[in-house]
Amino acid sequence: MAIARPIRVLGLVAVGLWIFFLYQIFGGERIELGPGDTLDQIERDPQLDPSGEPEGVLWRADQGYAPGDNSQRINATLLSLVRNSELQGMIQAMRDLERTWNSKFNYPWTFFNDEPFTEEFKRKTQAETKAECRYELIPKEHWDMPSWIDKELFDESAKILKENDIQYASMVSYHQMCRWNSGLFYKHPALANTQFYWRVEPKVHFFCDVDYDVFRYMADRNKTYGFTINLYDAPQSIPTLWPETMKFLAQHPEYIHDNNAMNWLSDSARRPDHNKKANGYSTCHFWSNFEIADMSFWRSQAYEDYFNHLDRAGGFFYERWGDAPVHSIALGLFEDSSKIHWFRDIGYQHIPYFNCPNSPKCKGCQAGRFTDGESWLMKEDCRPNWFKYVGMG
Ligand SMILES: Nc1nc2c(ncn2[C@@H]2O[C@H](COP(=O)(O)OP(=O)(O)OP(=O)(O)O)[C@@H](O)[C@H]2O)c(=O)[nH]1
Ligand SMILES: *[C@@H]1O[C@H](CO)[C@@H](O)[C@H](O)[C@H]1NC(C)=O
Ligand SMILES: *[C@@H]1O[C@H](CO)[C@@H](O)[C@H](O)[C@H]1NC(C)=O
Ligand SMILES: [Mg+2]
Repeated sequence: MAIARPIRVLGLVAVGLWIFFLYQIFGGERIELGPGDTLDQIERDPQLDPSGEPEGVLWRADQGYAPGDNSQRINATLLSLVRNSELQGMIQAMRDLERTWNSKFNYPWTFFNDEPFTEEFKRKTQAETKAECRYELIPKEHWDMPSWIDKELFDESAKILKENDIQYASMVSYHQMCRWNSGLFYKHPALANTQFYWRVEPKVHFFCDVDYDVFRYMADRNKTYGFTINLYDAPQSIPTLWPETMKFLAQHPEYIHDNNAMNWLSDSARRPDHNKKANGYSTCHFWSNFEIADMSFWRSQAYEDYFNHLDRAGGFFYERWGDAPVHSIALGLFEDSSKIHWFRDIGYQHIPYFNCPNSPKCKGCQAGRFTDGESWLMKEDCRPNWFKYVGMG
């Protein structure tokens, strides 16, 4: 026995080295995808590391965040568009976010629906938080298909989109949802006194304990928009979005910010097929089921004019323009790109993608993993392009 042990240890070391060697060789091509890809590539997250963020103390106040005490919280809400039928998924998402973050800060939740919320929905969601919950009905004029949309043309277009495998293409409500999230939610009277929001969808997951007030972080650092994941879109859902955007820019060159992210938006190097089918847009976008943002940007004249231009063009219905590419293009053109922040420290999942930092503060996701799904999903991550053109700020 005494002799066998060191040999066994040596054997294990040899096997370990061999696995490491194979990993270096065959794992190699994944590395270029960026910081979200492999276990070994992702560095320990400095924002979750208490010693790594000296300024953290400024926004880690533990006084003034009790429910009912508004002395520390800034002007912000958690925001969910959700159906009554999604109650279970909403409860699950709330549980995750309350556990990892909001139970420390007690920001209010504001729920929106195109139908009245049921008493059961109200009771069961309020039971998940000490913070205030608000339940709001979307006015018909914000939800209904606009008068200038031709129903027959919509039906025809939906057929074509469906042939191109565009998910939810013939569901009118999906188009309405995308349009509302693009240009209408921040006009709801219930948000008139709110500046920042964190969008939360039912069924999403949050994995990491975050101990600072992320809204205060946004405000103090003058950030406009925060994201976790960047993805390529299906070009067939937005063939004329970029051409319409170019028309708008020709009419309003004054809206383009000096420090814009045009090179990120128009990149054609990594997915030339996407750029071609989307007529000049890379299709890379902030995945907007997660967003932490300052509504002042959506309320600006530039965005108002841009949204109205797109809305009139009809692509929310005749194509399937999503709020993700619409928001992303607007931010990339009209905002200072240094005001856009990657929340690398917020562990997040909306099926099928993750943002999972390397930190002992994260539980339930595998550090650095981008997806559990089939391997082709890996190349949908376009954060590397954002980091290449804009940086990690
Ligand atoms: N009230 C209401 N909410 C909706 C409607 N359609 C979508 N939503 C909400 O809008 C958000 C986005 O809709 P999803 O169906 O999740 O769309 P998605 O994320 O593109 O698709 P999935 O991959 O299926 O999640 C979710 O928060 C939904 O609850 C609707 O008709 N009414
Ligand atoms: C909160 O923000 C809204 C919108 O920007 C603004 O109208 C309102 O005055 C702000 N309220 C406070 C208390 O700062
Ligand atoms: C944020 O903007 C304000 C007003 O423009 C400025 O005074 C402040 O220095 C800025 N803060 C940071 C961290 O950039
Ligand atoms: Mg969803």
